Amino acid sequence: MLNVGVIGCGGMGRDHISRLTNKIQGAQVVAVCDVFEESAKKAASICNAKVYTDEKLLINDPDVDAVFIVSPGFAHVEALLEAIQAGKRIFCEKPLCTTAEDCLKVVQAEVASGKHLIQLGFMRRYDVGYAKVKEALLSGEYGEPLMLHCTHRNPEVGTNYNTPMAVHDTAIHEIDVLHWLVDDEYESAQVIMPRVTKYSHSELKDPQIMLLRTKKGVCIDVEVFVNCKFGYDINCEVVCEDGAIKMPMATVYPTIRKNASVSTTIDTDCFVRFKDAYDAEVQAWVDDAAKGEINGPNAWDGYLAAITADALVKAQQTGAIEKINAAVEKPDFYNK
Ligand code: ISE
Repeated sequence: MLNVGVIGCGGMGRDHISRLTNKIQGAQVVAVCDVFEESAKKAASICNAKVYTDEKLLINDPDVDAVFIVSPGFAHVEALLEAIQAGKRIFCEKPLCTTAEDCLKVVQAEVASGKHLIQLGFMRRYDVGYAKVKEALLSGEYGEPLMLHCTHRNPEVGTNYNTPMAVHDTAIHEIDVLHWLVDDEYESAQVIMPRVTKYSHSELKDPQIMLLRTKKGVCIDVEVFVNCKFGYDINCEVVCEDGAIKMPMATVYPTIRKNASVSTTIDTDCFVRFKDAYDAEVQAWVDDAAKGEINGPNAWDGYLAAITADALVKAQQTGAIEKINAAVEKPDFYNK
């Protein structure tokens, strides 16, 4: 049984605590931590765990085998560095850290520790739809990927959601899953701003078309439209030399004919659309612990996501093609 300590007891934290307690096999939550004691106590009642308000005490608690970080992104770096120092296995919700500089510190600390400790919470890699596309690409039957056409649409967002968040909160998922899908790294980024929807406001350019080019020359377009009104609509098509592969939906809804029209269902949020992917990523982390392994998105993927996001945010402002350059070579450690 893997004894897990969870840091961060907000909505997402409680969701992961319920998942670890009620769905995941082979793990239990033994400690929870939040700077707000009331939040920690509320979360502890789900799993009957010890309550901490200081994450360092949770991380160094000998009863805690593995640390699950779900605190706000800006707080990840300190928890990650402390957990690496303690030699604990880590699951960290995305983003790894909010700046590329901090991501690099974490990468360097993990490399120095000599052990793979971190799995990053980019859950789309565990979605059945993306997995089917990956499988088709790996079969070699369709040749090399050349272009990807993707949409990331939300029905609506809160009024505090602004232009850079279209990258940091939303396109960040494509940034990770698409380079994994085509097994490549990004070279440059550009953002095209179409006419703004009447449902937006002065701080948010919506929709946006984000363009990414990989080192092998694959061109990717992602329509990010967060006030599309009609649903949570995620699509991905990979055009290859010998065929085009469209991602299937994880849940298939019936097509209904009524009153001289045909209709089907579109999900309305990510927790429904990617519900199985969230469960699968955490179950994989727990199963891998039993085998002494860590797989899935790693700290280097977190660093790549951060530098790509920085280039896209810059491109939102300049309208130019922005280069994406890692400050260091990929450590060999992450090729293993
Ligand atoms: C949210 O944080 C997510 O992770 C969703 O997948 C994304 O669609 C949404 O735009 C984000 O705000």
